[in-house]
Amino acid sequence: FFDGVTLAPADPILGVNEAYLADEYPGKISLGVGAYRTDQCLPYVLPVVKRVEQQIWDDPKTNHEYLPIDGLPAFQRLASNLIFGENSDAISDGRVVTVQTLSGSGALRVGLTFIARFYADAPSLPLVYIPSPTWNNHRDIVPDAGLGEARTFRYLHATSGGVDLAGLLADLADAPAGSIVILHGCAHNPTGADPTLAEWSDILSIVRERRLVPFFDVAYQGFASGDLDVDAASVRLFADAGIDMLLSQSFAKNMGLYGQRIGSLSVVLSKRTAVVPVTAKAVRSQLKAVIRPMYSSPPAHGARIVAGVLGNPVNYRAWQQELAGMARRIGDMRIALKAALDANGTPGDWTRIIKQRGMFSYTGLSKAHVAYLRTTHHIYMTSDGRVSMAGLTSLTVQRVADAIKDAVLT
Ligand code: PLP
Ligand code: TYF
Repeated sequence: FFDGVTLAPADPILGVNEAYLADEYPGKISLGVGAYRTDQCLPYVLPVVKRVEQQIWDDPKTNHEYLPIDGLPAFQRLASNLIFGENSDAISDGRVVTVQTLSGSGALRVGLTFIARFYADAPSLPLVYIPSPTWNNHRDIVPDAGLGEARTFRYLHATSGGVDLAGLLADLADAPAGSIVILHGCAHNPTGADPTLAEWSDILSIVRERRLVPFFDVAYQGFASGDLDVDAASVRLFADAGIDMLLSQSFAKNMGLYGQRIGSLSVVLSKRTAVVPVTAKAVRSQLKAVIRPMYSSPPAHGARIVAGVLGNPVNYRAWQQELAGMARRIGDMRIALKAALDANGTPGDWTRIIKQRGMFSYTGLSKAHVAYLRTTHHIYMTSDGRVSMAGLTSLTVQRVADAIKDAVLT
């Protein structure tokens, strides 16, 4: 029956990790998957997360019952306050509908499936625009949600390594009204290049003028600047404009809950919505109708952790500091790698490494350089030259810089 099944291509990011794990060389270095590592190159369980987990199990009422289809209510409320802000008009107007999802990926999938269903009776489905380049999974989630192949808009400026604002605005100006535009709220993956707040205003103007629907993907709140509110500025600018939008949120990176699969999807209704409570209720019911046949309900444990961190001022402050600590270590690695490349005389301008933000550096290394680093030096990164800066440590940064020099000169 299954004789006709052919091999699917390996995932461009997780495939790198599989190759790394299969390498038996003891000094191998993983700069592939975007997962935080300590300066000892170990996975990091945040101390505040450990404390909250302990409290969860100290509570005799804790059990393993199912959560509702749309998740833990306290989690929904606290997660949306975190990204939209305590003083958000959209929240106080009741215009934000938030459901718990299987992390950020699940939020994107549920949100796009909701869009596809909602438009099922329209003459045509909306186009979905994703940045070029973007997180590989965006390109794959869009058709799987039933929305056809994603279109791209220009994002990276090839020579400067920053945002190609003119290209981006021109491409969005050409998008048909009602198109969905996926935007990275901060710490763009893979480029590490974010628009400034003034540039976000320009993007908002085009979005309003062209009547586009932004879908913010926020997987790194706190990782770009080290400050949760600063990193939410783009999202809040758009939410305050009172337009329809969607948002996916992940606690994989900023709370280190990767495998717990904890995130949320929010649908924000525009200020022009006729009867907000009626529409909000209908939207929630439709999101639940998408989720129920897909996976029934989301995980409870991680949602309790997030609610325990966000809902308690002492825990919240501890988290802020631990998160800022992760962002700081990545910043230190940026400075150290650039300094080592300058000091060992690697040809090229490596300023972009310290200008980029978040988990990654988009080095500009070619496919051939990446292949050479892997085969000759056992250093693993994605073929587009993206380096997960969190994979570097004070002990390995010199070796990586020397290997990059060797690759560039070979
Ligand atoms: N969106 C972007 C841009 C990401 O980089 C990631 C994770 O790497 C995600 C979404 C979602 O990841 P998760 O499903 O683990 O929350
Ligand atoms: O490194 C990245 O860009 C991500 C990481 O279930 C990732 O793709 C890995 C596994 C997963 C979600 C995201």
